[in-house]
Amino acid sequence: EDGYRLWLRYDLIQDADLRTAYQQQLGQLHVGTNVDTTREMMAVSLRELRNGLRGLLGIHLAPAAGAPGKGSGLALRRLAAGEIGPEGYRLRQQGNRLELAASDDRGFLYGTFHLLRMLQMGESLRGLDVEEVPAKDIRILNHWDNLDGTVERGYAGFSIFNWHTLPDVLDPRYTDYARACASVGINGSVVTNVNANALIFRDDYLEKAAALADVFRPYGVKIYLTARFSAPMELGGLSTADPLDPEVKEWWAAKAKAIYSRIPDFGGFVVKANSEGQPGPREYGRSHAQGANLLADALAPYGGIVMWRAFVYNSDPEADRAAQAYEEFVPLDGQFRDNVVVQVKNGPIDFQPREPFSPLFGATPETPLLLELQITKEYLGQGTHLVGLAPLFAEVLQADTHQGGAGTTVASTVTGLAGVSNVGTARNWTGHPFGQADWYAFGRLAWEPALDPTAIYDEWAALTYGADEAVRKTISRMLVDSWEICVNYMTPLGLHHLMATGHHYGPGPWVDELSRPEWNPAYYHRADSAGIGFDRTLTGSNAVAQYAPAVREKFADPRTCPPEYLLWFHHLPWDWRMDNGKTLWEELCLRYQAGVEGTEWLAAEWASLEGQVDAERHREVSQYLTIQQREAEWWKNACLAYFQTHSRRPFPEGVEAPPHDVEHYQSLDYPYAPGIRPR
Ligand code: BDP
Repeated sequence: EDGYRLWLRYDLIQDADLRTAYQQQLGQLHVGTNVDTTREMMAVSLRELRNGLRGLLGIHLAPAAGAPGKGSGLALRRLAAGEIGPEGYRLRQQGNRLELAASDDRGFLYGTFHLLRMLQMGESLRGLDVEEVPAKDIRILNHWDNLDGTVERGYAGFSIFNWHTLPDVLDPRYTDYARACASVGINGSVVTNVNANALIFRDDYLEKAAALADVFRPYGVKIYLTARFSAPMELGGLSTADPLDPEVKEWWAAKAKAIYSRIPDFGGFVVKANSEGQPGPREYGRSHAQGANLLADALAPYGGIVMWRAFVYNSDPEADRAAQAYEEFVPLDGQFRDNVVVQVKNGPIDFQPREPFSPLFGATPETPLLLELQITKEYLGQGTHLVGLAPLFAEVLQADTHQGGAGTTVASTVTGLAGVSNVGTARNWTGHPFGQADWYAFGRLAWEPALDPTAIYDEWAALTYGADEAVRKTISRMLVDSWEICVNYMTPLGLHHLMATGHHYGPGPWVDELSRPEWNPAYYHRADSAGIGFDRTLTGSNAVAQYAPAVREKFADPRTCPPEYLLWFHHLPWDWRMDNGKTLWEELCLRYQAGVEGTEWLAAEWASLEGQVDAERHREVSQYLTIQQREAEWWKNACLAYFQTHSRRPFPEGVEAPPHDVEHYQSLDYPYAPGIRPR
């Protein structure tokens, strides 16, 4: 039980009655005359079915014998385009048959995984009638993987893509990766880091990328690459990368041609430009739209797209970082080519434990947006803390932007979801065994953003740890509650960016000497003797004005602002009265304490599963929970010891005072802290 099989375990179903029922319902395969099983992706679906049924039911799925149209079993039928949306499928009981119908190969593939999932969960197929069509077209992973094998903000070993041995060595992991993606509906993969390396466009590297694309293709996963804006200079020897320069345009056009000659279904580029030192159009006095359009024009003849990132904060150092992406991109609405989508992080700053949604969502009616989520937990305990992110993802997706009226959720404003991957060479893919749950959850939510996190984790727990109801419920509750627990011990009440410099792992609320103001935790919490929080209302940066009026009004008034975003938008006195009657200082302390107690609860819940979960994985998760408990205390103690130097107030009842003074926490040093950006 080393976790390698992820949620695709297909172990024999123990309940003999259930197994027999499934065997009767699925024992024979009827392939409709209009279904061509020789196609690559169809062959994959059939292989998956056979493999799954062999494991789960112990049967060999046989082609139906006798006259066509007779007998029970599983029937495949191709629908006409228009009968069901692209990539969609229907699973229906029709007489004594279960019919899987779709209008394209991806539909059959996704329907196959749906069916197998139901079996793994022990669900009844009787009277089954489901129709599924993905809510979003773009459901893509972003790997921040470097060509040298390191992974930026990766906590699960090295990159699974070995650029050294590609294209000759095709690690079976590439197939297993694509299969896992397909099983949750992920249909694209950006295999290189947003901090891009132009080398990927050299012919030999394109051959390597093409080899990966060939492995992914039968699983419906399109390959994409990150484009370094200065590639025409670095690789092409040009003297400029100016998007309006004819030679630059030609270079990109030729490059696109070279890519498509090797990868006919290449998806397109992701671009991080003029952000954190990356080159971009601004160097030539051109806008982000002009930069994006240059690449879009090169890809357009082949149907490729450009995902241009809105993660920029490089203007005035005095400006509020939270306001900059909106300031930069809203004025460009309408200037992008049709094959450009702007990729926006969920919150206005940077994957903090909790952020309000970015005001860009819904604010660019003419520019399609992609929601970028971080599955890797850069700011949420990285590879060691058990933190389920589905509730965070769902909070953002369900948030009402009110752009274009009430009910305009973030989910409804985007054309797709991009998730920064958390996989690496760790045997179990994600390092922390529960990290897999968020790869799973991301895919499920990209397919259907309205899904409930509890339902998603119920599935994952059943598939990963077995369908026993009590085990499944305990695990899914741990995952669902763990996010709020982490927010509490790290950054409660809307605090953000309190992490120590560089590695973003432990607490560093005192840090205030970094060269750029917005890299300092003290810039974000602004604690002083009067109070704490970042004033983003009229009396402060007024970033709140970027939201639609209904949202703005709610956030701008500390009385109506949800407590989880309170100090994101407001600088309030320590004695400010919360709705529950506590002062702000008391509430802050109590939240940190609740976070610590939450980790104790997590450990107790997991301990209660001993003997019900295999020993190997049980021990592993327990060990991680020990780290998390210790570090939740570290976070709480360091932050409270520090904030008390400003508040000068006693700790309220129920809160254990930090055992050391703030100097102690400041003196802790992490020479080998994880995840430092490889450069
Ligand atoms: C930040 C990471 C940094 C990434 C950057 C990005 O710290 O490593 O390069 O985001 O998204 O969260 O480009």
